[in-house]
Amino acid sequence: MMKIKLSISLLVIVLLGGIAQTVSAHNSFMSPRVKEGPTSWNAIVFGHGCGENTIIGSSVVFPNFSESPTLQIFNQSSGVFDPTEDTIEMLYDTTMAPFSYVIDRSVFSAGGVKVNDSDEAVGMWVGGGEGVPHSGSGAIKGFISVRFQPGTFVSDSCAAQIQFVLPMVDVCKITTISGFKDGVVSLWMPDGVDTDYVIPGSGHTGELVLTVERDLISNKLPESCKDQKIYKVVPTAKQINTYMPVVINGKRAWPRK
Ligand SMILES: [Cu+2]
Repeated sequence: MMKIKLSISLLVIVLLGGIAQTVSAHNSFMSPRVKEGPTSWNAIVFGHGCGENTIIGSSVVFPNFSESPTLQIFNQSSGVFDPTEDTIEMLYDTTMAPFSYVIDRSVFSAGGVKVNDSDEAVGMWVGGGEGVPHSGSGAIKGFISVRFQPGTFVSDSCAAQIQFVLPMVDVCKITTISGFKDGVVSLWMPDGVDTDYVIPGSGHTGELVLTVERDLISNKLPESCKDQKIYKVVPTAKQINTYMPVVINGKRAWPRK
C-alpha cells in the first residue's frame, strides 16, 4: 500500500513537470527545477513579446519570507493547490534570501534590485537598450539573470517539492495601470490572487514558477510520510501591489501614476 501511494505521488510530480513544460511558451526559468542546497545561477526567459510588440523592460517580485507569503499544499485527490495551516518554517530553511538580482547588461542597458525597509531583496527590474523583439518562431530569445539560493528541506517534514511563484510583468509600452491591455504589457501573476495588476478581459495568463526539489537520497523522507507533499509559495496581493512598481532614484518609472 505504501509503495502504491508513493508511486502515485511520483506520478503527480511527473504530471506537474509536464504542465510546467506546456506553458513554456510563456516566460519561464532557464532551469525551472533545481535541487535543494547548491546555488543556482539562473535566468528568466521571455517567451514572446506583448503580442507582437517588443519588450522594453520588465519588473519581477521575489518571494519574501519575512512578509509572510501564502503557503499552499497540493491536494492529490482534487489536483489543485489548497491553503494550508503548515508554515514554511516547518518544512524549509529560509535563513537565506533566496533570490538575488544579478547585474547583467547583456540584454537590457539598465536594471536594479528592489529592497524593503529591512534591506531584503523583494524584486528587480530591467529596462533600456534595444529590448527583446517578439519572435513567433522562437528565433529570438532574451532573458534576465537571477541568482537563486535554495534553502534546505527540514529533515522531519514530508515536503518533497516547493514551487515559488514569481509575479512578473513584461512592459512594451509605459502606461498607467488603467492603460494595461494586450500588446501593452504581459502579466504573469499567481492564479487566484486579486491584485491591481490585471488586464481586464485578457485570457493570456500563466504563472512563472521555480521548483525546488528535495534531495531524496541525501535528505530522505521520514518513514512516517504517507505521501510526498508538494507546496507552493505565493506572494500576497499586498506584496505584489507594493513591490511591482519600478522606482528609479526615488521617481516612479512604471506604471505611470
Ligand atoms: Cu504566452
